[in-house]
Amino acid sequence: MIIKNYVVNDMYEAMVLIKKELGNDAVIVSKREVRQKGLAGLFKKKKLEVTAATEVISQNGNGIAKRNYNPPPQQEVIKEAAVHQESRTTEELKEEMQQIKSIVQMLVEKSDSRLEKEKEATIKDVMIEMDFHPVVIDDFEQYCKKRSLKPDTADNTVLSEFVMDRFDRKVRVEDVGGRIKTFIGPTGVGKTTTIAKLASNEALVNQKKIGLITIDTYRIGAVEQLKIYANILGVPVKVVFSPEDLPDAIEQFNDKDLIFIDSTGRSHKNIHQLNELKSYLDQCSNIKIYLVSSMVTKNVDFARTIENYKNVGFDSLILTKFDETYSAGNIMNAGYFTDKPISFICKGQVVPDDIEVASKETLLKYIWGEVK
Ligand SMILES: Nc1nc2c(ncn2[C@@H]2O[C@H](COP(=O)(O)OP(=O)(O)OP(=O)(O)O)[C@@H](O)[C@H]2O)c(=O)[nH]1
Ligand SMILES: [Mg+2]
Repeated sequence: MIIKNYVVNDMYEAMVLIKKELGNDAVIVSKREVRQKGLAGLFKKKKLEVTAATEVISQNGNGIAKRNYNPPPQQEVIKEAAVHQESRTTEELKEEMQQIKSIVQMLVEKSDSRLEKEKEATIKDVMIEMDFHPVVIDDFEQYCKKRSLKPDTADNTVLSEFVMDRFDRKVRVEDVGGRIKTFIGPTGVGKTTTIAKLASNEALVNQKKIGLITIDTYRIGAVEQLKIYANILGVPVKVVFSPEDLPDAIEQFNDKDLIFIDSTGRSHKNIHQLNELKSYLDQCSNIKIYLVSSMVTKNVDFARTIENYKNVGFDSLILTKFDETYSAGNIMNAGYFTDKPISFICKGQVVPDDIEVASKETLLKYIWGEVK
């Protein structure tokens, strides 16, 4: 059996494709309307998802051979049914008709309420699909209530108005700058890569004198990773093994325009590790702390990361891995969980190209699903 899914504009398009790919014997198993991705998808025409199937018994060099279809001996069944029918009284038939009527009525009611539920689920589904945090979804429900609207049945425009309003008021962007910058955050979010991108641009485009420091002596290969970038750029690196040595390392880079400090990836759940990180940062003054966080992180962990890193302290956010997700909810989630601005967004692994200064315009495009 071959089963294939087709996402098409209409049934005609589906039939042409199914006939071409699965042949004349294919049958349609199901069809349903599907919404396109992103907030903008709410306003686009729905597509049709059609599932078709065909039976296959063998495959040879000439392609797929299909089983001959032998219809069941229906003549026999029909004859039997006719004899049975004659023997029934009019009363019995009336009763049967009544039963059929009530079954049909029940089915119609069920399908109406299912359709209603599907409609109700749409707005919330979109918010969940976009990975909005439950706090944002609650806020939307309050927003609707204040306008005497039912959140579940509010139309698409209400959600867009809400998103625009909250985005405007809660999400901030700003490059917070700083001569000494450190990059903190969970493991693997792109701290070292982001340093490489920023340092490259500052060294090569802006001709700045750069010094790199790493306090990441925890992960095997971390120092070498930073040294590789430093060698390519021709800038010096210092490795710091304890908090009290950090001020001295910074001091030695007195002649540098910019100092980038890399740190060990720390889980937001490990309070002991976060305190250890804080003990390094407490040694320095005039340092800008960038919390790096990945867009791929699910909303609850993203929010918890922000919450738990507040104890370490940070001045701004860098959001990475935009290229790896369709769900831009974390942009909004950031606005709800911190009043610190977003400074940069990263959208790929390429150093130094895949980074840009965060702008509200670009962030909105991600929310609307206009960036693929
Ligand atoms: N797709 C994508 N990959 C990225 C991005 N930024 C970084 N990466 C990749 O993510 C992986 C981890 O990057 P690192 O820079 O080593 O992350 P880190 O936060 O320093 O990791 P730890 O030091 O182990 O905590 C690497 O494969 C990077 O190339 C991005 O914006 N998009
Ligand atoms: Mg790293």
